[in-house]
Amino acid sequence: MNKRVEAVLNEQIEKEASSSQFYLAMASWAESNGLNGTAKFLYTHSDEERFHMLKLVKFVNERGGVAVIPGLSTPPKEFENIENVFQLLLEHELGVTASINNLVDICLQEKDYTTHNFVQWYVSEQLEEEALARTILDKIKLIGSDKGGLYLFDRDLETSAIQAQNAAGPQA
Ligand code: OFO
Repeated sequence: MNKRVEAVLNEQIEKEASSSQFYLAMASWAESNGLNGTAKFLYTHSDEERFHMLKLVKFVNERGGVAVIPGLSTPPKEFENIENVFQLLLEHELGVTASINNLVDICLQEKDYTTHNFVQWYVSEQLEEEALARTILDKIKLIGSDKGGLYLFDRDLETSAIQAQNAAGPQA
């Protein structure tokens, strides 16, 4: 496998693993603050990021490279409120999109069309994840300080987590 491509794929493995840990920390915070639907959504999202990481690990190894399993720094324990959680989530996803775009760019520079093809799955995934994070954030802003609205929002997130789980089926 092309060494430059292998290095950026390994950086991406670290980013997906960090995303999984970050969303796990958010899920745990939501659960301990009575936002059980939000927690379920974030636990599911954390699992999805782990799946993104595993998909990369397997791809690197199957193509003759060596996947590096990273050590991770401790994510935050506390968040200001639910808006802060989803604002951070959106910013994090924008950073991931930038690194996926960089990966695409390096594949083209190195003429590694197989990896370029593989990475297209992540390009589409990022589009969906960014759109979802923006929609959720817009809803939170609409709700403002309305407690009844927050209750319904939390319940809706639980439903959407269950739907996402069912649509994904058994992963990796
Ligand atoms: Fe949401 O980051 Fe993975 O790809």
